[in-house]
Amino acid sequence: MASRDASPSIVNLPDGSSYTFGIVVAQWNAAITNALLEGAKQTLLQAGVSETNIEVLYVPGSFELPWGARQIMKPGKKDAVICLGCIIQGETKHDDYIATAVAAGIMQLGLMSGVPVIFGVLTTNDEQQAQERAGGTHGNKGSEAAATALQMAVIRTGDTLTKKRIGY
Ligand code: RBF
Repeated sequence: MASRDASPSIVNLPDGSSYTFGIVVAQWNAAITNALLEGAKQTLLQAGVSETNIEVLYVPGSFELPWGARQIMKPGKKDAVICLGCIIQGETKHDDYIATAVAAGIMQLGLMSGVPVIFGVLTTNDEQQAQERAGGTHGNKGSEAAATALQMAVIRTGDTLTKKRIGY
């Protein structure tokens, strides 16, 4: 399949030097989630985010991501929280239950807290599809999640990107 560019630009990143981010990483399928984490960190650093303004919290599995996100946004201020996980389809329907719960939990937390919570969770049919999206032929979805977090941090604090888009 031809490659698509449906995700936010990771070329024109906003200046991230004034922002603080939390990254919550599920340890199930750790080789994949660690690759997502590397992609996310690299993109934040590339945007000028200081290493000391990136806090990382590991949780056991994707199901625990919303709880971890709530925990990491408590102390101090976070401009956005990125959730990274990898849910691979098995013989039973566990993947559906977990993915649905995580997506809903992440959305709910973002709306309730006012802090953008970014869904960087792969939901794939097999490990190969996951590898392709964690630094393979389909890019790195951790990097894309970080680009989204940067955009949301800018939008939330009310400034240039939004104003530019509406023509100020
Ligand atoms: N967590 C993931 O992040 N990815 C998975 O693919 C995954 N598969 C699971 C399969 C089963 C049958 C179970 C019971 C759990 C799985 N989990 C997975 C872990 C889940 O997110 C959570 O950590 C545990 O259910 C404990 O709440």
